[in-house]
Amino acid sequence: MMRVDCIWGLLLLLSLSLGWTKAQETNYTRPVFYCGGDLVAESGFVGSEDFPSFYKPNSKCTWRITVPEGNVVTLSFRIFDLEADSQCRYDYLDIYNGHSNLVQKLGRFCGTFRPGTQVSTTNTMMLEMVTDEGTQARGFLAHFSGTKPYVNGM
Ligand SMILES: [Ca+2]
Repeated sequence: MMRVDCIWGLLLLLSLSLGWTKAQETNYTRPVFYCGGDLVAESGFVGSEDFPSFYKPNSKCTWRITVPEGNVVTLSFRIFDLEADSQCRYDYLDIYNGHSNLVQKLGRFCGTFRPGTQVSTTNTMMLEMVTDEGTQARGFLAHFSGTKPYVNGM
């Protein structure tokens, strides 16, 4: 009898936890990531198109981030997974210090090595992701936020 009680208790516990997990999934609205866009916010997430699904081939996506005036954009990568190449010739993510590719490029990234935190000098930053025909991967997920600029000597 004890043994049966124990099993029922276990089953009850199991079904409760499963039910809870399911409810959590239903309530949680997963953000949808598009190919580029204007992101105007104090903070938020930016991700490659369809993340966490694989990104599309032959694409070029441009995201323009704007945080409140007087702040700088701090971008930190959570996940990074682009086709690897020693010179990033196939798929790559370019990060610019501003809203134009004529301004300073902070870096070009590819492969699976997660880039370090990127910081702009003004309240805007631009991300441009280019992919070629072959080999796709999961892409990237990064968090951006407006932060107070670091002023030398203060
Ligand atoms: Ca590729």
